[in-house]
Amino acid sequence: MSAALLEGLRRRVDELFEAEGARAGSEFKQEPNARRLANLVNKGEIFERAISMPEVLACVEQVLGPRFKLSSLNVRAADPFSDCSQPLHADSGAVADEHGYWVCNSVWMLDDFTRENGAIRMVPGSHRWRRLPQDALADPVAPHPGEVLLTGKAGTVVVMNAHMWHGATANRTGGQRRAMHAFYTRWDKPQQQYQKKLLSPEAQARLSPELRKLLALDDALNDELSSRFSGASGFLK
Ligand SMILES: O=C(O)CCC(=O)C(=O)O
Repeated sequence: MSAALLEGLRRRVDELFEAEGARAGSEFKQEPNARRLANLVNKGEIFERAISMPEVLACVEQVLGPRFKLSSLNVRAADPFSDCSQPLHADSGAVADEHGYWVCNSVWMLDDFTRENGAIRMVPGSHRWRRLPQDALADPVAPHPGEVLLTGKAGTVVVMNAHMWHGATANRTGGQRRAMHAFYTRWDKPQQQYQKKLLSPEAQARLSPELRKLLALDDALNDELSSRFSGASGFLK
């Protein structure tokens, strides 16, 4: 992302953490040892720009095919000096089906991801196994022989097939580690966070036709699916 976008996202994210305090993330789920923000499309135009960035959408299309929608837009900040490690999981507990892959996430590094500060571990190739770590492994929290750590500089955006087993690691530094997750799903699956229900009338009124499409705001199938089945996390209760 550009330096200006990185700066703008950091500023807005910090403002929101400050404003929301203990409520932060409660539209979706809260997590021990990590602060979260949810429903971000509702919370500033800068987020509308981020979810519709053509370079990122082109990568998402490689995973999901041409018809997909935003599933959720969240931030996760790993607390300093905390064991905020997560079990290996696939996002939304998703297993590829007969039509192929249906979840794709993008990780927007708002701080450097280092070996010490809670970078995400990933098991390359595991998106092809069509099994969930909680079913396949005796202990999904334990290190996996195939895992690699995703490190990178602040400003990096990584697009990942979110069926791939992955999870955050502990933050052993005194600084927070912030990341934004723009999560997409195939057209025929529910959104993790039902955007039409969560976005305020004011936010919905200012959206362009392209953004309305990306958010599935005028999509009867999405209404049917997301009003009944939204809310799935890979591991958070
Ligand atoms: O560390 C992160 O920001 C991502 C962790 C993750 O995989 C998740 O919250 O589902």
